[in-house]
Amino acid sequence: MRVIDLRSDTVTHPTPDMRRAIFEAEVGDDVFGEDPTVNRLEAMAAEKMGKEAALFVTSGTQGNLLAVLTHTKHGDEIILGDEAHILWYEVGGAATLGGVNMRTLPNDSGGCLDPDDVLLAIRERDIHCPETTLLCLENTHNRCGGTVLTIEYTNDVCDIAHSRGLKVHLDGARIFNAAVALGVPASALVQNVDSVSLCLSKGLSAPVGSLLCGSTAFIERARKLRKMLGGGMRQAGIVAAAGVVALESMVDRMADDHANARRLAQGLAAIKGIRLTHEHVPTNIVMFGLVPELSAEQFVAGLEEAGVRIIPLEGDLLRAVTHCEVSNPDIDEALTRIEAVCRRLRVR
Ligand code: TLP
Repeated sequence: MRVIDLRSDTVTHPTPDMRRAIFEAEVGDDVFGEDPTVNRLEAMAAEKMGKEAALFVTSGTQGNLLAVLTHTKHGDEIILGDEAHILWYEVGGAATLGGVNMRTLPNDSGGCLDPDDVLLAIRERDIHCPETTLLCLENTHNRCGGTVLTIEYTNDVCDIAHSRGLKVHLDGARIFNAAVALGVPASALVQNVDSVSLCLSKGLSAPVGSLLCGSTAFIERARKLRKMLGGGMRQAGIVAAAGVVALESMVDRMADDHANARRLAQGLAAIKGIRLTHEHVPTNIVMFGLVPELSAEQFVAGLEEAGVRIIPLEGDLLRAVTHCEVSNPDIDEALTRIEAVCRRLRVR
């Protein structure tokens, strides 16, 4: 039985073109700045984001942590959404290793923070208070269901942050999903943020790596801190080569993943026992729940037996993510299997 793996777009494998590029990669010692493939990948990422420079890092988590470490000093406060990946899934690294206070504001269903809330949350100069130095945004927004922040929204909230002297970091793990969904260049979405981290190892199908992009001075400092975190990777061109292929050839096709996610959501909504928690599915993430009679644990286990893999979040919230290894017919097949599992569990 073919397993349809909808747990995450991180489960994708390197494509044949990537494996070829890896095999042929020209490499050198990247800690000396001598790996031509890493240098090429960093230049490509910087160009695509419209930033002066970029740094190849091990993961999205490392990119976000480096952004916090580089933009802030120990004891500062950062503002971020209460559904932010940085808050939920990065082991509290910003607080533990960066020594920053994470001040959360409610994310609305679209993954946005209310600009008025942001303004109110920025601390006045006061002997009692930490200094607010960074605002973190996320596009697309993972826990809000792959929702997309528009150019206008991002620019507005950046203006507010900048007017009060804050920097803005964007967790752009899936920034190309956002760009494809909106039909705009990714650079337009990040024009006013001070830094953006993007991931190669999600919808773009590369095996490893992310890029942190920003000004030359910012990246120079982040490069030093990456070394401190143990992220100086020597002949990293071996993995960067796949990243070059990812940026060259895997972006535009993500429109198919978005169409598949929409079809999956429509199909799920029609299955008795399932309710969509996020009706709007703009990119490749589908969030849904179950009627109270069905247990999420049994449902996920039943699907696993039926060869469909999804991720249970907390409570009865479930997540399915489309990617380049899930085809249009796979969506129909997954829906058939999911419906059969629901029927079996409801009858029991
Ligand atoms: N997200 C993963 C898991 O950690 C939940 C997933 O399967 O979606 N920012 C965002 C918005 C992300 O979704 C992720 C990964 C990261 C950062 C971290 O990237 P990695 O896994 O490369 O550290």
